[in-house]
Amino acid sequence: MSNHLFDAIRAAAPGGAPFIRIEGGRIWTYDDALDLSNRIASAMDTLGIRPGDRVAVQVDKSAEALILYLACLRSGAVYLPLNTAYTLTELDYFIGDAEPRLVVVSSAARENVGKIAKPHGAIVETLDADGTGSLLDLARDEPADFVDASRSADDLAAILYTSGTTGRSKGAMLTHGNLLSNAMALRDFWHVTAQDRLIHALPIFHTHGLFVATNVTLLAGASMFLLPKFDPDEVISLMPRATLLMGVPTFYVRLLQSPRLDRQAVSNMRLFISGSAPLLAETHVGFQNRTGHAILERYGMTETNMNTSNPYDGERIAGTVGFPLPGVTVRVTDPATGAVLPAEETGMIEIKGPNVFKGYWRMPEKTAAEFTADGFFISGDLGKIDRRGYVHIVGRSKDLVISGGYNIYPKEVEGEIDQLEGVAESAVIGVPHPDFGEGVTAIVVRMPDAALDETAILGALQDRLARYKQPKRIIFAEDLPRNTMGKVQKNVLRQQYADLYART
Ligand code: MLC
Ligand code: AMP
Repeated sequence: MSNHLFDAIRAAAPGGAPFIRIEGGRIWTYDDALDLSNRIASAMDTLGIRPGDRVAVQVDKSAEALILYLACLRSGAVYLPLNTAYTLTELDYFIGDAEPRLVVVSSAARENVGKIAKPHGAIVETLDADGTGSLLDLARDEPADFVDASRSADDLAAILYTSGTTGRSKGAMLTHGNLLSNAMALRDFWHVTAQDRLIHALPIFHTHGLFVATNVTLLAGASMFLLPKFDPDEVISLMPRATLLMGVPTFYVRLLQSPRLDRQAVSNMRLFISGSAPLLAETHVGFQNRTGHAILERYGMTETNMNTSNPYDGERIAGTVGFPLPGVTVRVTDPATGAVLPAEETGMIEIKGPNVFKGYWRMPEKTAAEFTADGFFISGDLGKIDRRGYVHIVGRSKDLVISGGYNIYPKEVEGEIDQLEGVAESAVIGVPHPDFGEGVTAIVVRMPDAALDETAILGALQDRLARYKQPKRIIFAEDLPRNTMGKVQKNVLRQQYADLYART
């Protein structure tokens, strides 16, 4: 029996060497992680979790939370991580859609989540930030003799929800083969070895912190400093003992604001990687001037894992996302005709390779709509490939805002605002924001005589939308600009409010 992804993780695990370092706390060796993941897998088996069952996890970042992910791989369960910022309303949808057998949450959330999970027949167990909780209590009493479930490359390892441009969120189904092939490609492309020590300051419920950061570390037999969240001071303090940082552009913007960031501080660091959102050329250049390091920018998506990367040895060009990774094919097509475009011409970026997901959970039509007849995934990103082969992302055809590396679909926010009494209509856009890259902004048209103000709208959204999706500003307008077809011209609004968050 073989377990496609976990067998590779086990084969790379250097026994008693460190895997997770908690500052001022425990060092988890690879053996520790193998032992605890085995016991958790055994506990899940006792709870009745079988291969293919979904396990939804909304917990704070901890070593135990990462080990729970490993346990799911071993038990053959499908890991379904959820942003800790999601409200109960949002959670209700994910549980209803994915029908997990087990939901793991903090003990503080147990009662409320239990009410949502029960009608769907899910069991609720807990795991807290300090590594305690009912799931761990169960695991402690289990023998470490669980036999890993048999899983092939095509079996599901995880479902990650991405919001939909239309309708509700879609669950991207990622297979053992998707995750393993991508992690190995990245490990080799970025020269990650057992000597590396990663500063892990990303959340672990998204592709970046979970698959890119964690799977690459595991497959290299490297170690990571696991931080609960990003704190520039803490990251700079760790640099003399670390070699690698992976972050979203906001990390680098905030690091540059610290006078402590200089060549001395980074002298032990080997590589700085950025992704999930566009890294401004000014940040790239500023970082290089200050530290001597050219940040390596790469491009990925939940549905495809990582697609392209700037080179390790060659020139890392600001404003580009580099070359397709080995095994991945990237092409640019004419959005109107689907014809493949030559170098330097801008069109739709399409992707094919072992990294590309299996489809959206229980949405065969939506899946079919996002693939071309010859099997390329239509990314929704607009870009070009230059004569040297570097991929450039120049915009998005999908109506999406990326704030601090989190995706916000305007339609979802507009839907919540439009429901409020006194609102005639709204348009949600992203405009340049010095910290988050883009700031979520709502332009709202009130009904005649409505007394609604910014505070009232923001207050009404509190329990409906995760904090990062809530607009940073609400602007009231008499009407929304429309084209002759009656469609709201968001590009006009984006231009009009381009300086809203400009630095003072
Ligand atoms: C937090 N807030 C945000 C926000 N993060 N608002 C908008 N966008 C965000 N990204 C809210 C907080 O709730 C808070 O609200 C206020 O903004 C200020 O918070 P903060 O303390 O400054 O934020 P912080 O906790 O420091 O978080 C910022 C951050 C974090 C950038 C460190 O957002 C982060 O870790 N982002 C990484 C996201 C990520 O991993 N993306 C990868 C997706 S995978 P208030 O008002 O209550 O104070 C993917 C594929 C790929 O895209 O290619 O990788
Ligand atoms: P997600 O759905 O959260 O996985 O977000 C994927 C999207 O993030 C992509 O489709 C891109 O629009 C964007 N993205 C990821 N990496 C980069 C990058 N380096 N530069 C620009 N956009 C990026």
